[in-house]
Amino acid sequence: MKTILITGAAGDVGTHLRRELAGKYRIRASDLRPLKKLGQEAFMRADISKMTDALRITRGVDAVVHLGGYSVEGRWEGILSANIIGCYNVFEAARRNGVRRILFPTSNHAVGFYRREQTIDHRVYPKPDSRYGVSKVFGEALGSLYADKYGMQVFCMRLGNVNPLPIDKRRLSIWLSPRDLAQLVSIGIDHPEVRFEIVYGISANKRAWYDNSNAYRLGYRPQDDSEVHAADVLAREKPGDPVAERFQGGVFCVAEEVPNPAPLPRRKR
Ligand code: 15L
Repeated sequence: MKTILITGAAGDVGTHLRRELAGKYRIRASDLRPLKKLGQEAFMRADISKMTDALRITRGVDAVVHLGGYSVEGRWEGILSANIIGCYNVFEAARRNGVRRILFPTSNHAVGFYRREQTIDHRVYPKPDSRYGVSKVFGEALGSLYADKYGMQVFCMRLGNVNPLPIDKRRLSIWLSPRDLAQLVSIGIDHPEVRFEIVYGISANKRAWYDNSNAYRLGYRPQDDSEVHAADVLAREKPGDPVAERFQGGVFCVAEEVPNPAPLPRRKR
């Protein structure tokens, strides 16, 4: 069984992933915050903005799923330390420790300034919608460097919104159910031909803005589609900022700070 490190394991996405992947991999979970343990994971507290911590947590694992960092738009200082310095430290520490594979959950906000009527694939140039989006483009660029220069295997997932249910109209296009997330992450960990890949982390949403053929090429077969929840979601929808509504990144295109979307009750399977 492979041993994987999940950074940022105490967050929403990390918690879904630990639950979904339990028993499939030996999980080492790491975070700055204490962890609500779900099962057998080993926990290592770490501040990835410190290279010594990054070196300590990446030792002896087969793959890193680097979820750690700032996950929304916010002040530059926080993004710089967690998503630029911290991201560099994790890649560099993995390299020094001989870890060959890194999964980098980048974000739809790396390309958030594409308009909603456009369908984009993994080859478009980045159009970040926020300082946070810029930090995700930095992580993708770092992944490309570490793949080309050091032969590492880097799997970048431009995640939409991971949630048990889609929460609004924009998220109907970018929703990723926890079980589809787990399937995509497993491809990133196990597929023999990963070198440097960009894929979109979304379910099989009818309203998707992405041509996710690169993920499908690697075997991704998402099981969920937000469309079954569309009527409920649209009945609750209120008109928003016109600029935010024009672009894929939504409110990230206009706001200086964005709160984390509120977690929803239990998922339906
Ligand atoms: C992201 O990149 C964030 O990490 C997440 O919290 C959500 O805000 C998501 O994007 C989104 O666009 O809904």
